Amino acid sequence: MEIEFVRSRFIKHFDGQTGNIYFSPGRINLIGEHTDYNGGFVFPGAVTQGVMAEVRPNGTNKVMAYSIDLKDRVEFAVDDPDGPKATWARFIYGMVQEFRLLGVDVKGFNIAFAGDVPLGAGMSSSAAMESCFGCALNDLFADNKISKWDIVLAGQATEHKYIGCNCGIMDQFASVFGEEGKLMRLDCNSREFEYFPFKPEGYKLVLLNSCVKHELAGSPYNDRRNSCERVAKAVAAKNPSRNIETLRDCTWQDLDDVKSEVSAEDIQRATFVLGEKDRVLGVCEALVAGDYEKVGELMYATHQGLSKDYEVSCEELDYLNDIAKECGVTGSRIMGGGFGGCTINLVKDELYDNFIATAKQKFNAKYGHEPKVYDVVIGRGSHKIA
Ligand code: GAF
Repeated sequence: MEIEFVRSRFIKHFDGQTGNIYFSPGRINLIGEHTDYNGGFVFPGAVTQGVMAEVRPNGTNKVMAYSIDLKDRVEFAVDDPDGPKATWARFIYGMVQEFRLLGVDVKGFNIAFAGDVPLGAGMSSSAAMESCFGCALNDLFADNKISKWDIVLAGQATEHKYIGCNCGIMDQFASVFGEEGKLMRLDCNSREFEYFPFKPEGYKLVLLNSCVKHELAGSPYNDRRNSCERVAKAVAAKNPSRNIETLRDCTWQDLDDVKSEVSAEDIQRATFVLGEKDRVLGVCEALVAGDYEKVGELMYATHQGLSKDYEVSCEELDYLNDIAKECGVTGSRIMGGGFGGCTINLVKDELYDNFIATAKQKFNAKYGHEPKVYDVVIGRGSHKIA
């Protein structure tokens, strides 16, 4: 995305003056899905697509916001108790409220922003917005004293309180902490993380977007989280001497022990989560050993679990996964929350062209349109551009 694109709109839609420009990316996730809100591990990285915003304090207590992509304008007072109705503007409103809760004296500002993270693709366009607005508020009203982790948590709180999605912290973490060419393994329990340079010799990472729109707020995403929490609660009640907070603290034996106390469906969801915890660690070991066949095998196992046990796939995503298998792709799976969006594929260089051509042709024959193809480039996290 070009700076000039955003700047020209900012100038046109406000008073002709320029402001500061900030950027935050969307993310991919190699493995570790639906583990973040269960205290488990995730393995994301930032992408080069993201949200760019130009922002300038306006000397009032009003936020005047313009969405370049939607061509929509919204105004609200910084201390408005309810906030705007338009969902896109609630991301700004939510971040403003969370910064105020952190003690930051946020004043009015003009903001115009645009994004090139495909919407509903499972690449976290929402987190890109939250962290971009957080980066701007931190710079303009807090002397950059708010920590990166507080920006991550403000983004997550915005989702919970103002959007209605009870997400974990993976997306906001990846958007804020991302570094070029590096994936990150985050322990969502302790919040410790490690950067992993990711340059698989002889392989490419590519996303295929089914174009089935995924919308997590109000989706069965929150139901999945509730299932996991019910199981963790049942295990905690049975084991008062252990400090059980999430499924991270539970064993396979624990699941067996509470089988009669929760529904079979809840156990099925928890089974996926426990398996996924082990798979992320398996992928880390395999990456260190340069064993991409193993990485791929675990990715396919994750797809299977997400599709059959966690039930967050859809026909189109399963079809893309089948095509990947047929084409000899090393690893393939649904990426992100599911219910639509993309598959992430680890494919040998020499198989890439045939895979993409076959996926386009077969998918088109079945669903009347081609999947969109995004080659993954691991980019940099939130930053000020100008
Ligand atoms: C969405 C959520 F926002 C994340 O917190 C995470 O749970 C993910 O789905 C699934 O791994 O992107």
